Amino acid sequence: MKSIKWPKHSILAIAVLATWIKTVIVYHTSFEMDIENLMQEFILFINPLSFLLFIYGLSLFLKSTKARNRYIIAMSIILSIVLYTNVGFYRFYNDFITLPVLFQTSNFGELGTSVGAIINWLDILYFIDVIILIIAIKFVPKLQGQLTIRKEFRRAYFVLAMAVLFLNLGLAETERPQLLTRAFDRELLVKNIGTYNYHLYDIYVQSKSSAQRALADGSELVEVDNYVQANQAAVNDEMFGKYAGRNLILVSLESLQSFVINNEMNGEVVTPFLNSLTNDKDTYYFSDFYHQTGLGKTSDSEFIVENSLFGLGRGAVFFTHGGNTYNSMAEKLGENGYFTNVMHSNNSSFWNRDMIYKSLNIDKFYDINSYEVTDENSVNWGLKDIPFFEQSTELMTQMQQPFYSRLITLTNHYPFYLDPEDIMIPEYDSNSGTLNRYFQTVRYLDEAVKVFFEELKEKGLYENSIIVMYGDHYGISENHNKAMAMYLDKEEITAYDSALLQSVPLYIHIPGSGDGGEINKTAGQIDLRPTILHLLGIETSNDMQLGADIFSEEHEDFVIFRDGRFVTNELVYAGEVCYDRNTGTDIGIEACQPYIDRATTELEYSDAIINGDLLRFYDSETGNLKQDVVN
Ligand code: GP9
Ligand code: MN
Repeated sequence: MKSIKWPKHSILAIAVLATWIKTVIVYHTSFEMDIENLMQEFILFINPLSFLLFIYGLSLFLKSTKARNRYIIAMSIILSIVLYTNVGFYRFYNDFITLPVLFQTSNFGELGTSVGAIINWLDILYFIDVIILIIAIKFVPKLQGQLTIRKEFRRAYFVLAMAVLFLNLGLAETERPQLLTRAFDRELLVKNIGTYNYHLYDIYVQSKSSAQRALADGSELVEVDNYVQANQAAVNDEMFGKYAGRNLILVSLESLQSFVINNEMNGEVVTPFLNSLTNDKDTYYFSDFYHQTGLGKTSDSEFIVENSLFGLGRGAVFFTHGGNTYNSMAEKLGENGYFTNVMHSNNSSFWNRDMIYKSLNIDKFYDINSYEVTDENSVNWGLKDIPFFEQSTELMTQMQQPFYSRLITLTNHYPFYLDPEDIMIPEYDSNSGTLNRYFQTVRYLDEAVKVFFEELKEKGLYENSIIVMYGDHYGISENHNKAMAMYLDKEEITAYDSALLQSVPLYIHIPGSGDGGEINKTAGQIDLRPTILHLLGIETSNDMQLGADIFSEEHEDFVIFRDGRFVTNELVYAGEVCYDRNTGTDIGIEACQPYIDRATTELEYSDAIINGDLLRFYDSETGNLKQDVVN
């Protein structure tokens, strides 16, 4: 034994290697992570390394071998517990742990009773690195002169750790642009930055928001409340409650922008069914309606529609403030006897939906597990929209009525791929493959909506429902301006054009209503909550909402984008330029200034409500601040 000369930092090296390899094995055996290509596999392989180098490397600052070994063992035990807890949580919830769930003990109610079923004796293998380390420390002979660790060595070691971290982040950024700023999915985060870094990131995001929350008291609400009350639009008496008691079906039309509606691409009609609805007697078609989302994309649109508040300027509010108190449209409908649900065939953890839907008081989330998804019926991001609508309507037949179902489509999602059998029109011929394919997937989405209407009729769900459909956010980003300019027959796409291109279609289809038609009021997603609730006869006058009923005579033609741009019936403010909407010319900032101020105020109020979790201080039944808070 004595004759083997072990290198000086054997224990450190063994610790890093053992935990690294164990973690990678756990990734593959205990979590279901879809790996699509070699690069993703490589990122998954290296992503635990930087953190392990750092955390075990801290032992290099300890003076004695004994202290170093103790620290390394302690760390390996802690990391194993973290990983193993995630494995247990994943077995039950199919999700990674995020800090708030550790404090929401109600989440563990179900878990507690099934711990026995979750754990088995082979799980000892999750601690294999600890065992290896204990054995190694016992058998690797103590080395002389190990007490001093050269500064240069330490420096080189941490430079290496940093290099690994940057390599990892760089590769992750190319695989998943804006991963950290958008933070869309825990699985993607773990896949790209590793389980340990993910926890650090999660701790950072969550503690930032809980600090802001802790500093807030209800007093900020008084000002917001005054503003909201002063800007209320009176209900339209003719429309209020006209369709009370009907089922409410909302359809989020993935990435659908208005520019394809009633338009052609190389002589092909792109949205024949949606075009027919624009002059249908039972449909109100809103042709000057806009999305107001930010980085949270679909999740932002959900947030805006449910709460009539804006998302956040940074990150996705679904992630950062999933545990707040809200007064969602679903909650209001629930209080009025509705069974409320969301239907979307994706993992429930995507966009943190599994968590925030509880805060939004949504009774049930029909996620991927509620659908039959096969290789044949899926493409791109998952289940194709046609089978999605077929299966969703089937599920609806089982629901208690009245119900509120919000359906989220998926096929018309970047990068807009279709199976050959679903292609109905040829590609466009610009320099952008994205825009070229977009028309085809939009055409497919249109077909899917048509099938949806047929299915609703066939299953007896049509007559007694209101169907509201809207584009969730843009599909074609400014990266494709050149191709867009070609399609729209313009020289270039200016800031003015880009703002107007954020228009998404809105349809409120009410079977039997008879007085539909095109409405060109300028409005946005934030207006949906009051508009819809009023149609169903549900008051919102005490609600802390920033939108207004579009059917109201007092509704103002003014829509604010998350980044401060805005559109009215006369003005467009974009790129810090104030444009005359009709001519597209710069008319000087003065004309826009009052609106700029109001846009800033509204965005700030919305942020204050979210960051301070202020609705916990608000009693929406009475419209008063909760007494104990005011004093
Ligand atoms: C994911 C789907 C798409 O579940 O809603 O999200 P997006 O990328 O459009 O925000
Ligand atoms: Mn989307």
